[in-house]
Amino acid sequence: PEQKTALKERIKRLLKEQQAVLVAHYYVDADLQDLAEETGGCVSDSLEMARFGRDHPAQTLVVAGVKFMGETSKILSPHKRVLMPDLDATCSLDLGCPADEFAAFCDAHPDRTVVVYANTSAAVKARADWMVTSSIGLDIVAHLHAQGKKILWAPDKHLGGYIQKKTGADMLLWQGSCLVHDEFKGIELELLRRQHPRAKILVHPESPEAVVAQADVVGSTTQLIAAAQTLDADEFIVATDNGILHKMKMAAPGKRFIDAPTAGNSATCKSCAHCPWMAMNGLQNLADVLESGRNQIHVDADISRKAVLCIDRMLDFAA
Ligand code: CIZ
Ligand code: SF4
Repeated sequence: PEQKTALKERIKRLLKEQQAVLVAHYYVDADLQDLAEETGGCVSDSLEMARFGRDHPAQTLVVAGVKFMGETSKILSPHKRVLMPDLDATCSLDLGCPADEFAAFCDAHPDRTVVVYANTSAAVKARADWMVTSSIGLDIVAHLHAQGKKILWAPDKHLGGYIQKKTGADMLLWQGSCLVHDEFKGIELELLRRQHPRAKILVHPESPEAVVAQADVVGSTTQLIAAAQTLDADEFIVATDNGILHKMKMAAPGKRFIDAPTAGNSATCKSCAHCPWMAMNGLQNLADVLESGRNQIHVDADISRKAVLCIDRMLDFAA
């Protein structure tokens, strides 16, 4: 703990010296989330992180999250320096959707409007007509469906399937998944609900259909935190990365939060309810990148110019 306090002080000093701001995702370690808040940065979902970074006067953004979040921040702030604690922190959705294979998929279906989830590389976004996040994906697909458009969706099959079911849109789905959410199991959740009959069930739509079907609220990270705060219940079962519980407990003090069950347990399942790539962000590597200036995110200028179009389209739709 002594060492932890010293590291935190060092990070605070470095943030000031470097005129940098810390932007953290809800899924990273609670220490990093607290530091971001204490130092005037932000803790949020991937979209809000990028928007906050863009609108903040600091010329250096330190992004505690995974690679696609660093890239989106860089695309929205091309003239700022964007650093990340560990450049190997990635995402199974991003990894499972390589840009060349995705381009071939799009080429094979030229009649479809290409909609991609935020959890993709800059190169994949450069090929898309729209980027969406889990908070607005449903509205955007419903809007495109109303215009008679057919959709090519990538990469998350569970989120895509959920949106397809809700909107009735014609969607061709890439078959990717999040290794964390994919582990939540419908049968285990049914058993756990019997033990906690009054608990409300909060589910992120990257989860399998059998889990989503049992939800009281299906939504993005920000929407689930709001639900924890506003729903009239004192117990919740939460199907998303358990890094979010830190924020939920602060937003709704006195309420009880339980991880949704997975088939494995923490001894057998390395990604159960917590993303191994989010976990690569720590106090030590955060301090180190601030000190050294290493781990800068670069996005090819041509890719960035194309990718920003699908992001701006979503931001304009949301406005
Ligand atoms: O699962 C993720 O990585 C999420 C929810 C990202 C985001 O958009 O904040
Ligand atoms: Fe990707 Fe899943 Fe990790 Fe989010 S939790 S970064 S979707 S692997």
